[in-house]
Amino acid sequence: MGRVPEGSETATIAVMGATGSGKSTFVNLVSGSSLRTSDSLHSCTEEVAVTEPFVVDSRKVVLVDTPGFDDTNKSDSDILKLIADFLTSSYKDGHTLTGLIFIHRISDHRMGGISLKNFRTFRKLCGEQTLRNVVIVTNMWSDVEPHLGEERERELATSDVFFKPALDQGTKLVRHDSSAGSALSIIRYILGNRPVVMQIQKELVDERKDISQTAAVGELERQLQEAKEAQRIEAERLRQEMEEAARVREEEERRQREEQARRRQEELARIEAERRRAEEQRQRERREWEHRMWVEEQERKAAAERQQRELEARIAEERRQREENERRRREEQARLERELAERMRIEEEARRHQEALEAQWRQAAEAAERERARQQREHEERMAEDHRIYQEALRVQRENAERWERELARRQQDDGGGCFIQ
Ligand SMILES: Nc1nc2c(ncn2[C@@H]2O[C@H](COP(=O)(O)OP(=O)(O)O)[C@@H](O)[C@H]2O)c(=O)[nH]1
Ligand SMILES: [Mg+2]
Repeated sequence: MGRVPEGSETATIAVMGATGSGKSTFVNLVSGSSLRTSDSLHSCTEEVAVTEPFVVDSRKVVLVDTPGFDDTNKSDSDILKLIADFLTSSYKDGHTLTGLIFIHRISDHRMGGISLKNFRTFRKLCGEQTLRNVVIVTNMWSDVEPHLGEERERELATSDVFFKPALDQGTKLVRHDSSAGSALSIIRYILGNRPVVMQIQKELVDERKDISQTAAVGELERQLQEAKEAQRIEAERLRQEMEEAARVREEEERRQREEQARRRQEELARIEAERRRAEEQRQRERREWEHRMWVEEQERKAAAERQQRELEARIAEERRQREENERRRREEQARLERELAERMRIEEEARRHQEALEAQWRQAAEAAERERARQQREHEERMAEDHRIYQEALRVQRENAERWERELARRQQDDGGGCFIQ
């Protein structure tokens, strides 16, 4: 590398490959640029990036960093359009590519889908005529056992599926050991080529095709179909797997159902045996109970009969007593009736006697009344007589008293006042 010479033709080299294969790192390493690189498989180069021109062996060189056809943010057709737009406009500006670098990680376990897809699209972009200007660069050798790397490299170079067809047509397969020296030697090798027109440039500019008619788009569509087919096959495989799994599951469920049915059957048999035992026990208890009931019934009957007999005896006794009482009562009644008749007779007699007595008494009373009235009269007459006599006596007495008083007074007069008692 060195100072950019005036007027010399610039060699443009495009770097392509899968995302994370190390394109930007390679470009930076050779050109001294500082394009963003990624630490993961998430892509950083989402646009086509062109380095500042730099000099290798007195040649002006620019490297074109491109996004891979597996960008996490852009579809494959968008990526293709980006690259095609760049190539078309630079071709129209009179620039052709001196070389194309396809980077492949030797550390990949095998050339899987993504790397292969990128390479196939890359090939359709380039066309058969430019394969002499193509260099396939294997990197990341430090990440793999040397013998394993060599084995993979051999497989890549000899398999028709991978790089062999391209190598057969002049493409070069080189190792890159991550050093600036190895990167530079790759650039130097490419600078020995004559610039070529890529197939897509011919198609789009010379043949004025629409991008949809280009071989690269055809390749992408084919890949899409392949992916769809693979997806369909995968879906079919999954469906078959699921069917198989469902069949196995059904078989397992059927087996489990049968097992459950068998267990249920056993359980039912056990329950039935249990039920039969319980039934026998119940029958036994029932017979015992019935026997007990029969014995109790017999005892109850005997007791009832005994009570009945006692009751009948008591009733007979009571009837006898009642009859005896009745007889006595009738006798008593007869006696009372006789007594009553006697008493009535006596009372009648007494009444008659009473009446007679009363009549006698009335007569006597009347007689007594008459007597009393007579005696009253006599008494009154006697009283009147007595009164008269009394009055007479009183009068006599009074006259006597008056006479005595007069006598006394006379005597006193006669005696000169001395006391005289008669
Ligand atoms: N070991 C090793 N790692 C590398 C090499 N080149 C790039 N890388 C790493 O690979 C990762 C992807 O690199 P990058 O240049 O961004 O890949 P791009 O997507 O192709 O541009 C980054 O972590 C780099 O540090 C290499 O030659 N050897
Ligand atoms: Mg990049």
